[in-house]
Amino acid sequence: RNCLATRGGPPCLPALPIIGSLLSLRSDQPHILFQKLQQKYGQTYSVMMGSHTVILVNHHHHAKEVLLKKGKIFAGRPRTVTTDLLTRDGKDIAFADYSATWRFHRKIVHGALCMFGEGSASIEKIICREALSLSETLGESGSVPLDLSPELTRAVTNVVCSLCFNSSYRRGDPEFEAMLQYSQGIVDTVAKDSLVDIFPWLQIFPNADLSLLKQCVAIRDKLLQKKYEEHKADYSDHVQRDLLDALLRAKRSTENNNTTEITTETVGLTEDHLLMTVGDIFGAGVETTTTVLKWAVAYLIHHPQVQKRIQEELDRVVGGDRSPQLSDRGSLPYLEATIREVLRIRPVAPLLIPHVAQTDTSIGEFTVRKGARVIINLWSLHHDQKEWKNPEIFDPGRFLDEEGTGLCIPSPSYLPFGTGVRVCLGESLAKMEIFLFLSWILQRFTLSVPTGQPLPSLEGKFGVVLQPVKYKVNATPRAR
Ligand code: HEM
Ligand code: PLO
Repeated sequence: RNCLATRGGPPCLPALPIIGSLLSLRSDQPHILFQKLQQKYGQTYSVMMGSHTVILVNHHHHAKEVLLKKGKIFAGRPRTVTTDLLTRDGKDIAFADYSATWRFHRKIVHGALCMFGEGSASIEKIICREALSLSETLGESGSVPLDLSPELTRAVTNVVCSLCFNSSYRRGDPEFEAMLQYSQGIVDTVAKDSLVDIFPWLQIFPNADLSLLKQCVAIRDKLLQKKYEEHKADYSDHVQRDLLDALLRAKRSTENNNTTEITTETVGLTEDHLLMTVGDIFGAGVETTTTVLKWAVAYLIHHPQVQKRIQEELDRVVGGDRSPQLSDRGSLPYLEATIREVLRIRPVAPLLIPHVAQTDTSIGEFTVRKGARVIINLWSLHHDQKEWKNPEIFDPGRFLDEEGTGLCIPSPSYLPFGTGVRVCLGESLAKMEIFLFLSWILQRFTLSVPTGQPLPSLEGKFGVVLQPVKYKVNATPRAR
């Protein structure tokens, strides 16, 4: 075969100049193209990308071997120009290579997120405060068609802002508007370069995109720096207001060296590390959850009968005299099933974040060399015909048991948050938010397409997150 692949490695696409020009004729998005290439090369195959081998995994067996069974071996991350720019060479969590510092960061953030589960500043209270404000805004819209995106984003941003910085934004706040803009700029440009070498027609990338990314990162960094200085100014060892305080405390305690469990390896908790890690949580916290909510609303508009059934469930379980709360989650299986189906049919991160083999190893019967990059195509897992009946059809019912009253996960080919060592850190936070925001909205409003407008497109725009394109809705208050 005309290919530099590893002996014993997975089938390899032919050398790039040829395939490159062939592929460039197609307009498929990367996750869909990778899914289709299975027909020719099998479920696991590889592509040479400059000097790197990139292995594409399209089946849950191999996906779980990579993420779970050999999770630690495949826990590395590649370095790319754009993610290095975003994270000051991987000083964050998501794009950081496997290291003691990465492990330490994860532990602090995990602890800080757990801490918010209880107490007066509990996550539930924060989310409900924002859900109320969101409902009020929707109520004011009357019958004017509304782009929900800015309001959903503000609600979600305020939750994560409370967690990270103990602050929040009012409508029209210029700092919030600036954040909306730079964050979209980053989503549009970051992490695309890992695909550029595979898809030559993305070569237009470096010039325009790179300067946009630099600009956006500079604006973000100024904002993060400001929050950091404010926190440093009134920091106290006795109160921990938010994630930034938790990180500051960890930084100080490593400096004072009075913690036994921290080894010399972790000394690298610099100001950069701290800033990049809050930047990660802030960015992940905003872009992922907002995207899921936008997909959920788009699908509910396409499927009014699903929306109606959720509302009937809400009326029966919660009624109209109080608002939904987290403790209702177990009693609202159809809503929960709908959320699961949204996360299946439009996974937020259709290719996860690339993984890297830290040693020579294998996937199934294929040899894998140290340094090989592995892309898990979650899109293929979630749209596998053998695992899901009519995978392109939106059907929350697949996540309900035979009686239709209990929840289930009908296939092992379902990993919306990844799994294993690099599993998403925000899974439980995201689920709480999605549940509360959707239940509050649907208890109070019926969402529909404004007359004369087309139904929202369900195609999605590929990037570091798979976003729906803009659309407008009518939010009609329900009789109470
Ligand atoms: C990583 C999904 C929300 C923080 C990931 C990964 C996925 C994912 C697929 C990559 C796993 C891998 O590379 O193997 C989602 C989905 C969300 C969501 C579907 C919403 C429904 C959040 C939120 C936060 C967050 C709200 C922050 C609080 C992170 C972080 C990582 C990550 C820090 C990197 C973990 C690491 O590399 O060690 N997420 N996420 N995510 N997520 Fe989420
Ligand atoms: C979103 C834009 C922000 O301005 C910066 C940012 C930080 C962390 C990234 C996030 C972006 C996109 C979604 C990511 C998250 C880390 C984990 C999460 C990639 C780029 C997912 C879904 O894997």
